[in-house]
Amino acid sequence: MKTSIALNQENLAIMPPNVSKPSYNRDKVKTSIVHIGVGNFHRSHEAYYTNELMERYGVLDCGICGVGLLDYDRRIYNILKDQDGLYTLVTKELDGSLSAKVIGSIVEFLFAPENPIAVIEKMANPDIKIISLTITEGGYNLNEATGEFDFSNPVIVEDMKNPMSPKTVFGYLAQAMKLRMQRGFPGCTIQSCDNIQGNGNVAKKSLLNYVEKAEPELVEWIEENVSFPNAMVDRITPVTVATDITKLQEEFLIDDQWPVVCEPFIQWVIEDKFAAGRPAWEKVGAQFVENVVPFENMKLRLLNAGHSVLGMLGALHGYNTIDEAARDEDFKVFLRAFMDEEASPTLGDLGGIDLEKYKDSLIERFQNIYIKDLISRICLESSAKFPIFLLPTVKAQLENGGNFGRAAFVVAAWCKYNDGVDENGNTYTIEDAISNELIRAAALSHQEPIRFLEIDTVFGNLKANKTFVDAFLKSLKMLRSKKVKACVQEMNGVLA
Ligand code: CS2
Repeated sequence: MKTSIALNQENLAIMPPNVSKPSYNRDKVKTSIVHIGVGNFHRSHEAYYTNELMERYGVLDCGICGVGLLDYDRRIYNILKDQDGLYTLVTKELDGSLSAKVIGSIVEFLFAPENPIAVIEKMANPDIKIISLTITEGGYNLNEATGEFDFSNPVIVEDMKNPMSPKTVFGYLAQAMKLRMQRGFPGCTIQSCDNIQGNGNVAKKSLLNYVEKAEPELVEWIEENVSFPNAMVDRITPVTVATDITKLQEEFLIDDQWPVVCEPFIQWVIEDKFAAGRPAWEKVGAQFVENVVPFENMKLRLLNAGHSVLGMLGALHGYNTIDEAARDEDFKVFLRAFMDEEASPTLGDLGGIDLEKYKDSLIERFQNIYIKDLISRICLESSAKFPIFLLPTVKAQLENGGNFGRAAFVVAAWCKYNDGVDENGNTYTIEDAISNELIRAAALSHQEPIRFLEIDTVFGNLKANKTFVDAFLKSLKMLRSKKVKACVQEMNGVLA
């Protein structure tokens, strides 16, 4: 067996011909984007689009400076430092073949816990035109019950006390924007790339809420100088597993400590609202539109909610990956009916998008056997996901008098999921910011099922809606008396 080659700038020249690699001069790349949260998704999406722009059009003024805010980010920081910012994006094509592309658009990286001032200064630098974020659905620190910024969060309390060594994205943004204002520098764009309805509006609301208390003199400046475009982002990007690393070594001779694998599909629909200009991402496939709401609704309520449907049902049944759940005939019928009868009627005018085709394509993507998207990835942080992906459908259907029985069933499945054991007796960990609360509520729900709906930060006031409560109670009772597949078969029959 040939020995594999460590991924770094110098070794790019000796990579085998089946690897696509940057041919542009990375020394000439000028950084104008700071990205917070360099996880797999950023690396398969924004960093990919930006690399394409560099590679295909020679646009070199849109380099990315990655920023890691959390201790957890130390690993990616060290790896990217070791690999000169390079990593491999491995696309799992529909026929099962792999293609490997080394991405070169991340040209700097700062690890905030090591040097917070450097991060603040970088974000304040007028060369930086865009600060983009993938900080997860829960990262915006809004309380679902009140819709307001959560000032009781201990890290936010800390940031208010120690503004020059912040821990949260809001602490950093506030200080960076303050420096820009004080120094007479121009504003910039803060661009959310998270799966949230109106992600730009939410980013704006959270930052302004924080700043109103922390740095009130900044509010007006931000309103006038900073833009927050909404966007829909899409590319299924599973967790990287050990075999992805060994396959890359075997097939492409690349020794990459943390490659990213993804599906071939990619989409980015963005409102064209960039305070300090932007890269011409449309040249490489991004869509700039006036109104992104229909795209967001469609993606969040069909793809992301569809994932939660398959994730919760699949987890209880004991499946490991999304494709297994998506290929299960009973779950497949259930999912399509959820999409057709519950989510689709809430989507409103989609301005000419072919919804049937979109749903067909989602089912195909979910069934892709090569992606191996772990159900555990889908189920983690569900307390932040349900209020965005699934509950808006419930609320809209309640208002319209439409069906929401399957959505209520998935909420009940989530309640049962928090018992931490599947139907084969295998245990798993609940990975969630509020895991203790979820586990406790699920335990209490064995005696008093309503207790699960009393998690106000997730459900708001849904517990007061008798129609929803009844549907949830019925589903939970059914789930606690027979297996999830039997329940689904029954629902497929009754509700067909
Ligand atoms: C998933 C998303 O986290 C989830 O539950 O639904 O990560 C999904 O894979 C992406 O949004 C696809 O674009």
